[in-house]
Amino acid sequence: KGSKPFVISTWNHGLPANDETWKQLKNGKSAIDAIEAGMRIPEADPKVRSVGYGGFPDREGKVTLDACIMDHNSDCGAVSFLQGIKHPISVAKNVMQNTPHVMLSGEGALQFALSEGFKEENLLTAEAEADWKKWMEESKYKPVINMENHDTISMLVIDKDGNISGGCTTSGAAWKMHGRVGDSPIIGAGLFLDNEVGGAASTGLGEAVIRTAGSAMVVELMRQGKSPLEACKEIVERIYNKHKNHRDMEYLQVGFIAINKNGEHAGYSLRSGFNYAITDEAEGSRMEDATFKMS
Ligand code: SD4
Repeated sequence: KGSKPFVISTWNHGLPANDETWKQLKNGKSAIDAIEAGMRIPEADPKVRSVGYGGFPDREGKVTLDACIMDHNSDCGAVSFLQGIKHPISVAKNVMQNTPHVMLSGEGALQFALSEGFKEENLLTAEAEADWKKWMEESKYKPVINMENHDTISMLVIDKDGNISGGCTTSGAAWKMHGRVGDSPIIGAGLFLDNEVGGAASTGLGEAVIRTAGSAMVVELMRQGKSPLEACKEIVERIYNKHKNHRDMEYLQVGFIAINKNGEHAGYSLRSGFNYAITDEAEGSRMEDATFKMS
């Protein structure tokens, strides 16, 4: 508790990301540069089927990416529905730093990335393409709960000065409609922070997190005095209550991570199976299992 710096990120793929972010923080890099460097690891890893290169495509076989980043001054940048660029987190950072805007989408985001020197490449691996062809035989849209234990990577950082920042990157829900954008690039849904209070970030079914402004609400509850765990829990309960009679309930999973200014952290999910990586000075990097509402 209270240890600085501190890094937390979602799922097993958070571990190598945390290690890289930690290394960069130790080398004196800014939290934003450290988050970017960490998130580029799962983005580039073809074995991670839910982020960046190697991610599952949409129903038309196109890999479309969402990402955002936010710093302690509440500056933020995001890209949505971006195709052909391996590192959406880096494009999101450039949107924040090099444009007057917060979000660029689709073709405009791609044009911006190319103008910033990013290279266009094919992100659909042979494995992901084969899975897509197999999916097409039935073509049923049914998000997988705890997809191979990785889903979106969301990360929150407290730097050595106690400032909070965060990021989020994903290839979104597998077999989504072409053009679908999830919670991950939306400030307030997939990620939110207020440096006076704390930060929160989500994973899971983006539609449910957008409907409830999930991450923003977790931060607001912490502002009112709730601990990170109490805040995550209350919002997961709210999401459950709003969805218990909803068509999405069958495959609904949502998970949140949160940190506050005292360095307390938590993870909480609707269903079991959500875990997250944490890194601090005392114990290095390790996984923790989130507590949850139901199996
Ligand atoms: C999204 N939260 O786009 C992300 C990840 C996901 O099923 O694929 N969820 O909704």
